[in-house]
Amino acid sequence: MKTLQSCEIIFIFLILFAAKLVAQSQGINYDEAKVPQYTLPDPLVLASGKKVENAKIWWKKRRPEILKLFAEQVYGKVPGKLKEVEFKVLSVDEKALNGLATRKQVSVLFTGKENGPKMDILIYIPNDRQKPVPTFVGLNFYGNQTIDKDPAILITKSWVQNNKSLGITDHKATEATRGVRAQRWPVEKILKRGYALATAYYGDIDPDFDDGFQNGVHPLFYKKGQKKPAADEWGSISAWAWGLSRAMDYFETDADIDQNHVAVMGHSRLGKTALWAGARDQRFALVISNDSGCGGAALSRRWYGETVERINKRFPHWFCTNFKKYNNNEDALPVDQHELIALIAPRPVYIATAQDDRWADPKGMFLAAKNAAPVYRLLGMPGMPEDATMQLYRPIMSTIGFHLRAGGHDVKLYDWERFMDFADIHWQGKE
Ligand code: GTR
Repeated sequence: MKTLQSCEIIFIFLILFAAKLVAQSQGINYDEAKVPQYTLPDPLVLASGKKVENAKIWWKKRRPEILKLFAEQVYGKVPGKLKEVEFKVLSVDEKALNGLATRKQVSVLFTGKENGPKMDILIYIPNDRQKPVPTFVGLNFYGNQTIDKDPAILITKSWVQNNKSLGITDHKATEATRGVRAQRWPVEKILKRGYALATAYYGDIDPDFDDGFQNGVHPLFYKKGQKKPAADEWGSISAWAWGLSRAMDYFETDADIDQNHVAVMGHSRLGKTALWAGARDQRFALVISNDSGCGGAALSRRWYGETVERINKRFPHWFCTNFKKYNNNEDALPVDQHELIALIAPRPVYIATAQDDRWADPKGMFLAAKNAAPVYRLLGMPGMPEDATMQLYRPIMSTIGFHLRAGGHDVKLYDWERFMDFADIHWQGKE
């Protein structure tokens, strides 16, 4: 009798669980046969309908047109400049990581004041160097101290997302978070391949929750009486991208960093951010998006996995208010994400995807990369071979790079190794 009862309980539990799964998956398309018919906007046709026939027209007319559309309809434009930004070098240690690197920690003081809003950049520069070094820069999710166990890394004092498995319960990062994300940041391997690595915590720029834009850098730009960004002004992704450009401003002042070879890299929401940063700021010589998905490298019109409506509802602060007009209305978008990649042309761009990360639509990212290629070709770069296909563990290393690895939504050593191969090829002429 007793056994029967527990069986019944298990059975009811299973039914409820299955019902929940069905409910959750409603409206989420994972079926290639159900991807709607769509026509992508042509990056090489002007709003006037005229064809973009040469590089000059691309630079003078079409690129500014596309950039403006992404700024005003998708991510939101940055409302101005801060005059007071200053850098403060907090520490330099030439014997970091057992002598492998020089560690610098630098504060970007957004209002020039030490007790005001600021972003801390952590930089490791390989000691085995003869000249300024090419550098990877990327934002991190839980503070600089998470990327390596190095006890000298300053622990962020900014608001952080609670995460029980990382021991963060009151939005404060603790000692226990040192190195918890080291797997995603193979610091020593990067240094040994001759690259510097710089990172900053994205929450230093804007904490990742919807507070109506009262914290973070947005209020620093408000006009008198303004309480939130206008419909075409920046959301959080645009603010994070702006922060990356402030890191670039610092690199231009640091003689150890080769400012002409800075690659901006990001994962997931920070992959969306890396692409937008690279599109806006041409000082980033190479751009890497890892599993960036919807609003990143994935085509919005494919309606596969995460959609514009879902992302806007779950993260209302990521994009600008105007982007919400396209909820369930992707065909009305004047751009699609292949054009975000095209804005990076002719600079090398790498799109990394993972097979089980269906939410981010690996095929949608591949197709976006491929549909950006005509702009690269117009600018005299190969872009991506026209017959390229998406194949597991067959990276494409043209001016547009791409890979699909096995596994899920994460940054793996495999990903970093390909990013470094890609930089080697484009920056050092390696085969
Ligand atoms: C998910 C979101 C994705 C991706 C991811 C992340 O919840 O739906 O677009 O950005 O978060 O950033 O980890």
